[in-house]
Amino acid sequence: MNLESENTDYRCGFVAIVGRPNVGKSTLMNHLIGQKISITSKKAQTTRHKVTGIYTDDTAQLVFVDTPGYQTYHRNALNDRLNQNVTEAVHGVDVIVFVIEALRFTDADRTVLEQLPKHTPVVFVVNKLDKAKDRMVLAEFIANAEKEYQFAATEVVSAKHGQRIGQLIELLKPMLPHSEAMYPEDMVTDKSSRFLAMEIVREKLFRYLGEELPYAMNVEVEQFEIDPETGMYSIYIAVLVDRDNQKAIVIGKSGERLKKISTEARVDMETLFDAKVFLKVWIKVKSGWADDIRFLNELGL
Ligand SMILES: Nc1nc2c(ncn2[C@@H]2O[C@H](COP(=O)(O)OP(=O)(O)OP(=O)(O)O)[C@@H](O)[C@H]2O)c(=O)[nH]1
Ligand SMILES: [Mg+2]
Repeated sequence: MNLESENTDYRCGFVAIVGRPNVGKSTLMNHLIGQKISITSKKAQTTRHKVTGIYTDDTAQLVFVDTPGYQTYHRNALNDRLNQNVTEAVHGVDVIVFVIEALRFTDADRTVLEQLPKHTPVVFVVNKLDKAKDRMVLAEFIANAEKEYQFAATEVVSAKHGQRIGQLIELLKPMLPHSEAMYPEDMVTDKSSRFLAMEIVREKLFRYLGEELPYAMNVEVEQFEIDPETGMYSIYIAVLVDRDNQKAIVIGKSGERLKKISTEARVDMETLFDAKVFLKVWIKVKSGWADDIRFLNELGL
């Protein structure tokens, strides 16, 4: 063994990112690892699966787990499953990052705190710093919030504008155990290209559809192949909707909307995979899927 290369000060561990829907958890994770692997949108309930993002430098490796926003309002089988994913994700991690929006500490945030295991350190991260112009008001808001829970530390960031992200990483490092890196240094996620392709389509659907539709929709990869000679990807993706009229909405007038969704998704995939992509997206109707437990299992949710 080469003793010189052995670094006993190195740290490595798991950090779960939790919070109510739409506080900016996925945006934060993408900035922490410097690559867009978790999809984001203005709408709540964008993230449905746990997504792992890996940050590595000379002193530490931080394995972040982005989780779905914890649901407190609408009860259905899908939301119960999402919440179950959150409570599972926080068990066994070394640190929990609890994200809220600056100047908004609501009962939905408190419900998330109640789900957290008692013996894991919780770092309080106040996001959307850009929305809190008055620093005195912000300081008072933070002081009040800190009275409600025994946080291990507090940090303010703006995930969207990449502010104070480095500070958050440095704050987290000493909270991780001494250990060698678990993943290769160039690995940024443990998710497959297949999963990332599906997520990219879901993000475009969120972006181009009205308020109601995305909640009754899911995306399935039907075929995913890479040509061994040319390196070109062929990806076939089905969008599941609840009703016939929703199918028409997704397709849009003379197919315009679906075309825009497919084109943007293909361009993003080409950037992420660094290859040419042939992408085919189509729509299938399957009513009541969000309440069908067996079907949720099939989808891996
Ligand atoms: N102004 C401002 N907006 C932000 C900031 N960070 C995130 N956002 C916006 O907040 C919205 C939600 O961001 P997401 O990252 O999708 O939030 P999330 O917590 O992962 O949401 P779910 O997965 O639905 O629980 C998006 O429109 C982001 O652009 C920030 O620092 N400032
Ligand atoms: Mg998210």
